[in-house]
Amino acid sequence: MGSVKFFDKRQTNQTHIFAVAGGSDGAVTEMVKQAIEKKLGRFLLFGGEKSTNIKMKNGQVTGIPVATAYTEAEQEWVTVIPVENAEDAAEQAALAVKTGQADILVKGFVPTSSLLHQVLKKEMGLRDSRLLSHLAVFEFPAYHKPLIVTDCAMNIAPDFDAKCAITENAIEAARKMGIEQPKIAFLSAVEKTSAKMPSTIDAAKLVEYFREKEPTLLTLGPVAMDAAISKEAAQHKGIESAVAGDPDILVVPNIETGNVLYKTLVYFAQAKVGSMVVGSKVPIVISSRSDSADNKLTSLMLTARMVRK
Ligand code: COD
Ligand code: COD
Repeated sequence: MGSVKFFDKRQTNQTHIFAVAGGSDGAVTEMVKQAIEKKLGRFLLFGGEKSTNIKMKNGQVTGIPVATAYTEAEQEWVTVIPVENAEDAAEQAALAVKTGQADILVKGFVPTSSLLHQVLKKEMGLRDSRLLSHLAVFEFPAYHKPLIVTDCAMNIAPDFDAKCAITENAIEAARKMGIEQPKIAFLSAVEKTSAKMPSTIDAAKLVEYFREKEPTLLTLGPVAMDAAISKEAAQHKGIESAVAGDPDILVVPNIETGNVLYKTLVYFAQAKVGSMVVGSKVPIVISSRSDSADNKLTSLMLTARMVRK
């Protein structure tokens, strides 16, 4: 079956400065240590248990880096900035990116919504008119290539227009990953459109929209999960499509579907996952608080790779 290679293979040669909102967590510390070992770059940790009196002054980080969780060699790459609480951590980390002191924003041990609120603040300048969306890339033995699933964690109940934007963000991300013509499946629970299941109507409209917009893109929808990911299941259902059994992107109808699929792949399929928010001016690494250090690191590496300096 498939190979769990995509995440391991393509390392970036560039180094970055990561602003981490919420640094005082074991898995975050482990992620940072591994990232330093992989020479991904420098880390500004907003909130860390063993922080000293380091402050943001006039938008600049001042003070000396210190954190007993890190070895002396690691401390060269880490600066800990004390914060009041999770909101403060999120705001200061976003400010560090806004002022150019860091080039990638990372959710550490703070609630996703705290960080997203900061990113969405107009005055933070991290977004333009585009819709921001969450994107997760999975790799697991039962599937033969990386699988992008969106939106698992940001847009709660996207309407048709939002789903268009979410799909466009995913296509752009897929291309940055080297997938020029991603095959896209718009998920629902059935293949027939029905007014009783509004996601089927949206999916059919999305197929139509992208067929007109980019005729070379291969799309399928509405489609249930089985026919989307298994050619045999699709054939049983009488569906002939080059997307069936081979999608690069799954667009889910709502956050509940996406969240359940995300957690199911991680817990039942032992998937490696990297996730981020796209559509913003700088990429934002968003992993679930319960993600392992390994998957947090995967998210960092994936995002770093998609940033062309
Ligand atoms: N992209 C761009 N702008 C947006 C987006 C978006 N996805 N969402 C909202 N905005 C803009 C609005 O246009 C408005 O200008 C401003 O941001 C505030 O909009 P609200 O009031 O609708 O947004 P919030 O702050 O109430 O909610 C935005 C969140 C992203 C925080 C919210 O959608 C949310 O909580 N999503 C789920 C996050 C979550 O809990 N994930 C973890 C579990 S999966
Ligand atoms: N339990 C008891 N009575 C019910 C139920 C129920 N779950 N659903 C409908 N009824 C009764 C109503 O009270 C009414 O008397 C009669 O049945 C018809 O009601 P409608 O018109 O609302 O029901 P239908 O026939 O239009 O729809 C019922 C379905 C179960 C067919 C409908 O809900 C549906 O299509 N569900 C999705 C099924 C599906 O596609 N599954 C496969 C993919 S997962």
